[in-house]
Amino acid sequence: YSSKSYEFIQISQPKPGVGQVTLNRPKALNALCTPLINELNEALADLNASSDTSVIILTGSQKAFAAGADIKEMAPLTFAEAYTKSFIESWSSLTTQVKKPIIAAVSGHALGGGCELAMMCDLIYCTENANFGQPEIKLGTLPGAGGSQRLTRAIGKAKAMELILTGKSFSGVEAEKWGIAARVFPSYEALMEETLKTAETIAGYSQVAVQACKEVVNKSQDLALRDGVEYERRVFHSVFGSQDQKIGMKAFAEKKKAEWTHS
Ligand code: CO8
Repeated sequence: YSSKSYEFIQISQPKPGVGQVTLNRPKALNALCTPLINELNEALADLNASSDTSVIILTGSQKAFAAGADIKEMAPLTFAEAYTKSFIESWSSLTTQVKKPIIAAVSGHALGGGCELAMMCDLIYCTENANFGQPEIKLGTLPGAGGSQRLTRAIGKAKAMELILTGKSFSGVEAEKWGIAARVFPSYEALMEETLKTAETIAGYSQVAVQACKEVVNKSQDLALRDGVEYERRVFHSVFGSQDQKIGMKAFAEKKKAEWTHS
């Protein structure tokens, strides 16, 4: 996958087991034009299929994670075109069809579709001065890639309603305080370093267990509590069918390091 060349993204492998996708459209602050989204979908599908990758980091530049959907591309779109061509529907395949955990490392602007893209990931790390927001109201429109739903689930109706109706942005410090971001860092360098460390930690576990953890936590966003707990139990039971569960528990009892087979 790494030999493919893309126009708007870059693929790298900063550590064994860790695949990184870097949004790279600096002239437009990584605005998410359709060709960029298509490249991102393709790259994520490849990384998902690659046995060299256990965990994916999605990042932008120090200045911008992504400044939103491409406003210039959207401006002339008609209802009929958007509706019949299912505009932005392919966005939802971005992260929902990837079984491997995706960590968003956010520095600078994460606005509109950029904020939504970060929230589609499994985990957000950011810098203190990251600039999150759903400013669509200022353009005469509304969040269209899950922002009104994911932001509201993440921080509650009161704050989400205020942010979406005013279009005001919020900082990385606030994102962490409100629970959108798991951790916040004082500098871009610290962000990238700690994101990589977390990715390596996750890549060091049984990938069967890692993917099961991702699946059940994400289910909590869709299911009622009783259904979610039942779903979790089913997946928990099924993992007794993996070799790695036997390996992990035997290694504990023998006070040894587990050598995972990922099967
Ligand atoms: N789309 C297209 N071009 C953009 C975008 C964007 N979202 N954001 C920035 N750019 C371009 C600018 O037009 C400019 O280009 P040029 O040099 O040719 O004039 C270049 O990037 C640099 O931008 P600025 O000069 O504006 O840089 P500043 O540092 O002065 O400002 C800001 C940075 C504050 C981020 C500013 O660029 C801005 O406000 N950008 C727009 C942010 C925004 O409103 N985002 C929401 C877009 S709407 C959306 O995402 C709807 C989501 C719906 C679902 C997804 C559908 C695909």
